[in-house]
Amino acid sequence: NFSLEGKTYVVMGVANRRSIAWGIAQALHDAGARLIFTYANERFEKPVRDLAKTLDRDDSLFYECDVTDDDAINTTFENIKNDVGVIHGLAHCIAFANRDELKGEFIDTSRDGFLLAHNISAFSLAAVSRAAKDVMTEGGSIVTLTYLGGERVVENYNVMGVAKASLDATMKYAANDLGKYGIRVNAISAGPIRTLSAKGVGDFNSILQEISERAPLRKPVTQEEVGDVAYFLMSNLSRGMTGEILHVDSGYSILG
Ligand code: 0WD
Repeated sequence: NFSLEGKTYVVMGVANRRSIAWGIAQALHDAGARLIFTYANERFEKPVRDLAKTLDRDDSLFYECDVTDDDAINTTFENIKNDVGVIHGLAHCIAFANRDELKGEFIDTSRDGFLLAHNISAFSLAAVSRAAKDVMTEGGSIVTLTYLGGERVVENYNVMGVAKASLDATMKYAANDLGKYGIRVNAISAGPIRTLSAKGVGDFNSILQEISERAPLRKPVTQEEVGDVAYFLMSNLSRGMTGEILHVDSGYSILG
């Protein structure tokens, strides 16, 4: 039930050691899993390979996959199928919005900025789930990362909040489609964590401060804490769950 030995998981969205995706990769690795990493462009290849070298196994695989490109997605999962045959899960840890639209008022979002945020942060889950399905021939688990800003208004989160609402719905529709193949799809709604992407969100420090002062557990969550819940979602222990959003946020979302 607990071990992921003999299982292979795709982790998308490791940018550096602070990435939530890296916390997930470490948790899956510690449970015995083999890992496949995808990165957006060649700029991230070396950082991802260097991080993977710190793991105590050397059978990880690496593929470039810009999720705005359908051909890249299809080619990546065809290559994965040829190289490993079967995968048991996928962690989708990808989002993007223009920095200048993560402050001020949502209503000022441009059409291009709106479409870009939804393309990379929400549609990509549908696209990669469809491609991954063909390699998940033994069933499996897909996990995406969302944020409270998709459920309610969070200052400055703006278009990314609207994209997260779309991601949450995308996750549920995908769960409904893929359940018949034994594939589960769930989301982790992580509390704020200081990462490269978080730097783009206006006044991120005061969001973190608020967690330390008001969240039931009185501290921000860590990449490791999110990683452990991703491990649970990838494991057999969560086999009865799909289409669900789990809040890993020190309890903050229960506050009014
Ligand atoms: O507080 C936080 N950090 C939270 C993050 C709270 C709740 C949720 N999340 C979500 C994010 O919205 C995202 O969906 O977690 C996910 C992972 O984000 P992260 O770990 O905070 O951020 P980061 O380490 O920057 O990784 C995001 C990565 C990108 O990094 P860059 O620096 O390139 O933006 O998403 C990937 C990329 O590696 N990414 C892409 N991957 C493939 N194709 C693309 C793309 N077109 N664009 C971005």
